[in-house]
Amino acid sequence: MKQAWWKESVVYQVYPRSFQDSNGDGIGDLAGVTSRLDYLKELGVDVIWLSPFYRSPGGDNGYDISDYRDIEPCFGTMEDFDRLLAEAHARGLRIVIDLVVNHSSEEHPWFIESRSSRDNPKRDYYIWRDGKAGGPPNNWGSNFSGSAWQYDEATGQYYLHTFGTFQPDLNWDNPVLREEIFDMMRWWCDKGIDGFRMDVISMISKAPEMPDGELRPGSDYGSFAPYVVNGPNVHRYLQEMHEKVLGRYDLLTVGECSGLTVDEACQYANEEGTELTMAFQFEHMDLDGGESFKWNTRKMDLVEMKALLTKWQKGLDGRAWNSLYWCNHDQPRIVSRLGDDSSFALREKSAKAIALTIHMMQGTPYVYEGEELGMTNAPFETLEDFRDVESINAYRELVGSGRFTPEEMLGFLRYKSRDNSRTPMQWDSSENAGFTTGKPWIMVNPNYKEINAAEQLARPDSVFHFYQELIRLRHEHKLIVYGSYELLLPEDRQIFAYTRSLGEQSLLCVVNLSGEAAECEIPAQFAGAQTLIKVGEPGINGTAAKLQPWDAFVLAIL
Ligand code: TEU
Ligand code: CA
Repeated sequence: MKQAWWKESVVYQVYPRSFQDSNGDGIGDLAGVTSRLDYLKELGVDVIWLSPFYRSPGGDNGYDISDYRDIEPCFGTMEDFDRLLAEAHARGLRIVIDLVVNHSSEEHPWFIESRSSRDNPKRDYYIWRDGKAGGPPNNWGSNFSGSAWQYDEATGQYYLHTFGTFQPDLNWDNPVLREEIFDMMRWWCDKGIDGFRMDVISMISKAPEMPDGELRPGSDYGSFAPYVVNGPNVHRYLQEMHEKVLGRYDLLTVGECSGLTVDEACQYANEEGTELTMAFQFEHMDLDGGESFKWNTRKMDLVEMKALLTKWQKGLDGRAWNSLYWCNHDQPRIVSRLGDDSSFALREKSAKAIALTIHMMQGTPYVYEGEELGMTNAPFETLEDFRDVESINAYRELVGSGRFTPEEMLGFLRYKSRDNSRTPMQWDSSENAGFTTGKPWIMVNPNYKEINAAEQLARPDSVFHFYQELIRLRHEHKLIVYGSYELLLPEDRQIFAYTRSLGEQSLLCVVNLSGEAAECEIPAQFAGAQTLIKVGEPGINGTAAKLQPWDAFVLAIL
């Protein structure tokens, strides 16, 4: 397998709005990120992925961009960005920026022109269709509830929006539009950025016919997935992007690819490097989904999860490159979802066990702000506590239609809403967790007095120091980066165990991902091997291991 810096890196995701406010307006900003670079250096990560900070009306917290080459004033100025980039580089930290080009904001000048008349030169920058039988062109539902089509009075046609009505989809079949985007990407690359995280990049190519989709379970709308996700020309467009932009620089490029399969991943992130360097798959995040999309309080099944992550570990080995993650700005907090946040000790222990589970795998790990502290879901009470457009629209649609009662839906939102990951970073025990001196744009989780960075930096056995150690170990051992993976105990309902091997070296990772004690046998070759890292005090005696709840260990032959 080819070696590369982006395979050997650990990425830290910053959601600027929620990371650090520098001017007391209650919104995190770029100067705030700069002021915390030493913290990230201390953690040991190599790359920072910044969620959007571009000009944006903010309907989806910046994933609705109205100027790709400017900074939204609440995040600062272009000088603030340049300073952040320079200060990061001075510390040996790379900066990856978010590329949101499946759609723009409805306030982007392209769309303002496009909607102004049917023969405007920019009409075909977006996807316009005539209605059918007095309604939209087809039955597709948007990812943010309602129809995926919005009627526009001015020209009497509908435009496609796979997300919010304010996020019209760009028409990638238009070569002029593609050139505009490639030009904008080169502009950022020439500034010195180190890569792109590409928002829903698997959706940029739409099948031209656009027939009705199969009805989504429990919904009046049809699914666009078969005609939009991994659409007919997506690989051609990414190869063109590679030829005209990506291949001219030394970049980490990660595609956010909902609907990704192993075979598709081996194309998007192929080892020959003709498209992207890696992709995010979503299958493990969807394990606790179901008939009502993600709105439920179900738990993930460990046996299924092991089979699934193993499929990805083995399927990509030598063919493409995995991204390893539990958290991002769209997911609830993993310790509340998979672990146990009911007490300080259990929260810390389960957060470590969950982290270890993926940090010993093949791929590039991503850490989302606050994950390294074991931050939890937030105790949102009423709908007014939520800010996320997906959550608010889903509440209106599903409660409005009578599918769920308000209390049911609020319960689902408390468990799964994206806002759980968007509460401010908990820096210390001062007011508002040290995030802002003003009024935060979303509630601060009241548990900040006991869960915060200052406390954990000062305590050697904290979750923070555990992540620091995981990152250090990855930097020290190519085995952890490149080694091949084998699952053990596939049917065990408590233990996630696997081996990695590279040449003469190997390791065994055993994690009790449950709240009950567990036992297992250790393969003979690891009897007496050195312990690389552990959680709790697992009892290891020759080939027998006894694990308390959330205990874990890694044995290595180096
Ligand atoms: O997310 C795409 C995406 O698939 C999610 O919005 C998904 O539908 C949702 O999280 C499932 O609950 C990207 C961004 O990461 C997200 O923040 C944006 O809202 C979205 O695209 C639109 O740009
Ligand atoms: Ca601010």
